[in-house]
Amino acid sequence: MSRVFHITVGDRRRPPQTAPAPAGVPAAEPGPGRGDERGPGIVAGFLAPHPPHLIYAENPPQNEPRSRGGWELLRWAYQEARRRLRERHRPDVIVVHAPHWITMVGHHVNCVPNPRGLSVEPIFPHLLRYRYDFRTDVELATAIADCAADAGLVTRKLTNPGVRVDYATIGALHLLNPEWDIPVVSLSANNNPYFYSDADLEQMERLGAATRRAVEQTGRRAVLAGSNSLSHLHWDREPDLPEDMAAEHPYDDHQYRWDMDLLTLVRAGRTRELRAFLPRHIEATAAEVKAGSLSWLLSALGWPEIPGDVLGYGTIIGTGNAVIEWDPANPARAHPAPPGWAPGPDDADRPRPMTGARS
Ligand code: 2X7
Ligand code: FE2
Repeated sequence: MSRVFHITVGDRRRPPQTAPAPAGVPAAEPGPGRGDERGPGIVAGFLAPHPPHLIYAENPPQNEPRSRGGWELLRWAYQEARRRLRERHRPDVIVVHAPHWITMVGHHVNCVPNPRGLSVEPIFPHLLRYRYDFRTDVELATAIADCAADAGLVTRKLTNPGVRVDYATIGALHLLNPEWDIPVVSLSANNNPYFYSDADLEQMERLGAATRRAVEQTGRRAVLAGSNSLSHLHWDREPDLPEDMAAEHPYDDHQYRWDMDLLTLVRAGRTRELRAFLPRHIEATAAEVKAGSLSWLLSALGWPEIPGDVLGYGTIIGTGNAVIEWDPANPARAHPAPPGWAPGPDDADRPRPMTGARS
């Protein structure tokens, strides 16, 4: 079993952002490999889905099960996300919000300095039994918990080193940084307020704003990862070979089209509309963004009216998954929707068979 890097956290803090350029002098353009001009703050956000199939398909040394690959288009999207993270964003810390660390009371922040253990996917233990050993940025974790409490959210600092880290946290973090050489802050999903799909995601928005405040207070340069799939009805039968790609396709056309509408808004940079669209998408597709990771992420970025870069989309046991980057300093090119287009498939209200499973 390979060991991961151990680095000291808190010694990479950057000085506050330099003063703006004097009038008439153009400011340095951030761009690939020149991200340092941006200084501290949230430099980028990724929608970073975690299905265990992706790690399983990568065959990393930390994971026990072996595979023949599969789900390549999503894995290649992650390859590009990793390149941008290392070459462009160069964060001090990755902050992740994950839907499978479920806390029924309050938003919890992992403040354990060195979480270590075995993460097992409870439904797919034959795909993910992963040995993790990483560093938490405890100063930032504490600041996020304090800022969230100041914002009126029920908040808890997890300090018990024995608590097993869930596979959605591990999945997003491994796929973004398999070297684990960047410290981490991990946030739980407080599912209670979002039991009903039409609940607004107001608490997640507050948690996002609190995360941003904490990043600014501590002078960190942070990348955020929202560990969510999109549409989420899925098969309840697995092929004999889990990575048999002949069996992989969208759960149904309805889910696929709702996902495409969400991605159309993302690519067009229509973020305000996306915010209003999310509860409809959740209602129509049992979407995992119901757990709030995407709302947290975009709220922390200030719901920027910039396009997200959809690096890839693919299904996993029928669920929709997209790897998306939002980079406020270096936004993706906008892909406007066709004239007259409106989000929400026109058969939205048509009853549909519910033969699969939701989780
Ligand atoms: O957690 C997941 C998921 N979100 C989607 C698909 C398959 C398994 O696990
Ligand atoms: Fe999930």
